[in-house]
Amino acid sequence: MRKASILLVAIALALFGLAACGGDDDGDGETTAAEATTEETAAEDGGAAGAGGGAESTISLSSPADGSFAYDRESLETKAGSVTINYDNPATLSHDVVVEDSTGTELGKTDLVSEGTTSTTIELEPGTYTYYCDVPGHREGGMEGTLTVTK
Ligand SMILES: [Cu+2]
Repeated sequence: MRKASILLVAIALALFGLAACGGDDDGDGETTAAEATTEETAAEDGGAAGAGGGAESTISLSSPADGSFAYDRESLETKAGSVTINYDNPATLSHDVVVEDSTGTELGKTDLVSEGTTSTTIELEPGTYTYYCDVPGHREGGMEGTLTVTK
């Protein structure tokens, strides 16, 4: 009987020990989950930095309210990466902003806008680009400028 009791106690202790280990495992699991979340956040930061060379920049452009064929800036400069162009056209005559590279390939454009604002986001590598309004006659009339993108 004594031996049996000792055995039972031993088993009970063993089970308690296993249960305690189980508890520890759960704790480890939570720690691991927390670490994973931290890593995910870091990965997202890295991913954002990796996309388009890291930078996000915003360019503001506008046209005069009298409807003349012009932008307020004849040249713009920004950093490579994700470039957002905010365009404000208070005139009743519609305009837009198109960006093309040095070979004349269109990389992006805003919506046509009148009496309002619009925007578009384009991934740009370092280089020299041209922005213009593609409403017939407007580019020729002066709605054109140079966009320089630096590293
Ligand atoms: Cu225009």
